[in-house]
Amino acid sequence: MAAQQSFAIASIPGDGIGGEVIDAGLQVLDAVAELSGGALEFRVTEFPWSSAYYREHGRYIPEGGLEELRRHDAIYFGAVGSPEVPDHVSLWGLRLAITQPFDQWANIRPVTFLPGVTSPLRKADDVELDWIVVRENSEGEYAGLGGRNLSGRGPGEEVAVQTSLHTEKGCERIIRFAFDLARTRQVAKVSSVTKSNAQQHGMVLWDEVFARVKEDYPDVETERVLVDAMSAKFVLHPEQLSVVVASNLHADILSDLGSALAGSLGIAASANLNPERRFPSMFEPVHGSAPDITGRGIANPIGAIASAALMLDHLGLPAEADAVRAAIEATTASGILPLDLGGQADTRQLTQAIVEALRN
Ligand code: GGG
Repeated sequence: MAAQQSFAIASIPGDGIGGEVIDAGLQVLDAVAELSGGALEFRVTEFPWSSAYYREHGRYIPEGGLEELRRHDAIYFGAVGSPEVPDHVSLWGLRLAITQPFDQWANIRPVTFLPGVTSPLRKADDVELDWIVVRENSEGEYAGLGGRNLSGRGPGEEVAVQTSLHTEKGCERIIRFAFDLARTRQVAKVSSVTKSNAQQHGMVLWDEVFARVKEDYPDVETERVLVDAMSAKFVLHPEQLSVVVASNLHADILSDLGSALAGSLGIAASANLNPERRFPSMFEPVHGSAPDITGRGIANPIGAIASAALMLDHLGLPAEADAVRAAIEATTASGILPLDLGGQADTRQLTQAIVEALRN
């Protein structure tokens, strides 16, 4: 019997533990397909683009690679970063070489507690945390503008410039995205983060766009917070937050802080969305390649599996996505935890437990 819905998934494990956690996520997708009784099919094509590939071929993505990716319904990405390649080369060579041409301008990063997990913020199971960090993912500090050796003088006197780019359209689309998202949530609130007291051009533009857009959403509570104050607020008043929207760099930093406060970077999921669906969107754990634990079989697969759940949402399968999230929660609630959350389970054991929970 042919599947009623068949999805083409491009998997890019990338570097380090990327392969281990993507393999875990694909096992969960296999279980989702199996449980559908043949109604769903995920046709996965793996692309071996990584720092090892770069060292062999001189590029991360081969000629025609993006066109090939474009034929897929979604991209499932592991991690990029290797001790053998400078980080700015690997980031621009692979992750940003996909997010930017595919205009994946909205990066959403949910931050929630998992049952059975304690953290610096959570000492007991009765405290809740439910945020979504919305990261502007196409411009800002990641516009790649600037240069080196601008002084024209010799060694010791070099000048480098790194320019942030904020366009009115870019600010408006991500801020509207945050408001639309807030309207779907229990607490309809948007916190806009900038550093507009110091960065008096682009971030003031962001503030002005925010002030204009919020007029269209009178039902949504709002606040403007400077990024330094927001870091403190994450720690001191987590209950006051729902949707947090910020520039590319600020949201990247804040979401790492958020996931650490929820327990570990290992549980953080993300979606790089092209909301117009002109290009495939990309789903990846927030964590990097973790070369220190690569190959030891102890990587936490929860961030990658939760990212697969975000991919299911995007593919129009919200019930399946919720089932995966419930399986993760049932597993952590039963005390099966990875090493970074103070448990004993290795990648294989934790993945098996999540698959079992999904089947029950
Ligand atoms: N899975 C995410 C990943 O590999 N990230 C690598 C990294 O260095 N990211 C930095 C960034 O995206 O700003």
